[in-house]
Amino acid sequence: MHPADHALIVIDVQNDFCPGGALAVAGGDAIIARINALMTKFPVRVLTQDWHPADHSSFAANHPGAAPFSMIQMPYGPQVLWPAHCVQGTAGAAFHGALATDPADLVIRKGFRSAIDSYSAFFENDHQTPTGLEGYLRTRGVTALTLVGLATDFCVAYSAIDAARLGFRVTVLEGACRAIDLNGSLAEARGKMRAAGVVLDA
Ligand code: VGL
Ligand code: ZN
Repeated sequence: MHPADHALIVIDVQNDFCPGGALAVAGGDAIIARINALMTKFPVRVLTQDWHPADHSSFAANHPGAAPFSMIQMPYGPQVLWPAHCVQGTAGAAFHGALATDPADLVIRKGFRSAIDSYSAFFENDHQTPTGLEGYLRTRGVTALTLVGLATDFCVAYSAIDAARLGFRVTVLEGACRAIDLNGSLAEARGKMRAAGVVLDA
């Protein structure tokens, strides 16, 4: 068991990010058995859930003429336009059936505001609007985080970098993550995580 100040943060292990889902990440379901085993070893366990309204501005379908995986400029910066995914209340937004959700202390949802995406578990994509997770972890005395889940180069990386900036000690277990890897996004995300002081482990 890890010490009491160490939390496992499981990012977005949802049907839409697994094979057969709307924004499937290759091998997304292959990490679940390891994540379930990890959950028994951490005293604090948090699951995040990408949770979008159907009119979410990150969906290509909500921008007439725009192709999925193209980029647009939003008031808060550049934004990838995704296939519609993790729509609130749909099967795609549910956790993968093999994920052990009962051990979770907290499930935190993000991306529920139409006008702004939220990759990170800590801040929306304006890098300012908090999700509340920082307060939860601090009030539970957490100082160190291990991150796993989907996708390495988007929600895991954004969460890890924000956490490091907030002063948490952060490790990403890359073997318990899978990436989208859009136009070199995985290499870029790994570089940014390392630069932020995130430890990349197997
Ligand atoms: C994610 C793209 C859009 C993720 C969420 O979980 O990495 N990626 N929404
Ligand atoms: Zn999303």
